[in-house]
Amino acid sequence: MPVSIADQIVLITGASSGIGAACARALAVTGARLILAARRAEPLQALAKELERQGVDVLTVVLDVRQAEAVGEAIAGLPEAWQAIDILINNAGLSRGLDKQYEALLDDWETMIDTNIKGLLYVTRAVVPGMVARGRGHVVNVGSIAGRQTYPGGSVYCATKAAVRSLSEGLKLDLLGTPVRVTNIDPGLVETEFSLVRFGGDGDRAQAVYQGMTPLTGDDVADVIVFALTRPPHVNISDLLLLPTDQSSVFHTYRRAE
Ligand code: NDP
Ligand code: 8X3
Repeated sequence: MPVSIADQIVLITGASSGIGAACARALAVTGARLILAARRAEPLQALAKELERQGVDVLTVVLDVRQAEAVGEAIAGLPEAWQAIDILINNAGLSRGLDKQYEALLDDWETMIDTNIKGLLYVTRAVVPGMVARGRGHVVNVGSIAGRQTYPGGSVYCATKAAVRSLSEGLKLDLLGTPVRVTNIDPGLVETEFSLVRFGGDGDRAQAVYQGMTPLTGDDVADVIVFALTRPPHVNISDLLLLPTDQSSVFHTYRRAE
């Protein structure tokens, strides 16, 4: 049976689009209070307005997770009523390019490593001590199938997601003896702004990633995250691989002729 998370405070990083925005919408229905964080203020504000119209308590925080100091200050500087974060969804992340390891741009590597690994760590480091002190909490790390299998041109992105998997495992080990739970979720192909970002805004190239197959939606991923969050306190869903029916591995995708 699901357990209520009404009134719990949830911090979602990367809430301005895709899986993060879908988590916000799915959690709105549970009665949770939402802190939405990302770099782009406009989509955050638009989402906040949409959710507030439904009666949801929302706070937006414009934040670049790559900035360690800013992350610490943003968490420490939350209004008092928002300080006691119960649930952290470490979702902010991205891929840049699909280039061979010996040809790729250093800047793309820096961006992926700084966001997907170091950014996730900075937010975790800022939020989890409070959870431990309060004796309650749940961290959800959004990894990827790319953290389990490496594909050509994706080695650095894949390595960052393998790191997320290790960090989830390590956090669960370090939190043993506390009531704080850790869930690592590794989705396969999800149609969001992800591929548009990866290919520098090339819409045709981005669309081709999902051509002829039915990918997951952000809502599909959010649905599973809410399931994990609403299990009883003694149940920790630690590790999840979530694939579209049309995908069996990073190398096996079933596509219909169009
Ligand atoms: P989107 O591009 O739609 O969303 C990515 C989110 O991350 C945006 O809200 C973006 O907001 C935010 N973000 C990126 N960089 C930063 C930063 N430096 N600081 C704060 N926020 C940041 O893609 P998805 O929703 O698909 O991606 C969400 C997560 O899911 C990522 O970690 C991705 O790796 C993972 N994933 C995606 C899959 C897919 O197929 N789409 C599959 C498996 C995992 P803003 O630009 O406003 O900062
Ligand atoms: C995003 C899914 O397979 O494009 O993490 O890397 S994939």
